Amino acid sequence: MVKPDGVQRGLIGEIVSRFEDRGLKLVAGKFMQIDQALAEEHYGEHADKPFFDGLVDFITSGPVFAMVWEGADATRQVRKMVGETDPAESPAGTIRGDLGLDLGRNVIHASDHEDPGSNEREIDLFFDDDELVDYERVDEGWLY
Ligand code: RTP
Ligand code: MG
Repeated sequence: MVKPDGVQRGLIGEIVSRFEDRGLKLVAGKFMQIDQALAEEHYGEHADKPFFDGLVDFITSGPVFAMVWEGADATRQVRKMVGETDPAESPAGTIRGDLGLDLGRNVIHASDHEDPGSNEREIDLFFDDDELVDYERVDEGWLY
């Protein structure tokens, strides 16, 4: 998900391009405003953290672009492309390392590959089943 700071900065296209260039397949996309309830559920794992209220305020502060990308090992590969939570610690070449500086304005959210099921849970939270588009790439068996 491109977070509100990424949307405000006009980075949706750049971020979509990175995933397309990697060879991942776009399955769903939604430009939307997250409300308080959805924000609290989405970031529920952090409910007891001191930064929770600020995080909920930020993620509801403006529109986001939610996406579902498909491909081999996609959740882990996307996290590698996203980088570390803190952009200052993210290597160059990662989305946060190239495009961010501030921990609280780190441009993008991605499901956690170390939290099994977080990808499916978040897809369910943000998308109805009929918003996931089933289609075939023009492929020889190596495009997803
Ligand atoms: P995200 O869920 O947004 O993809 O980020 P993440 O997995 O890399 O990091 P996570 O631990 O899930 O934290 C969620 C978001 O909370 C903000 N944060 N602030 N002040 C702090 O110490 C602190 N720690 C985390 C970050 O914006 C992070 O993306
Ligand atoms: Mg997280």
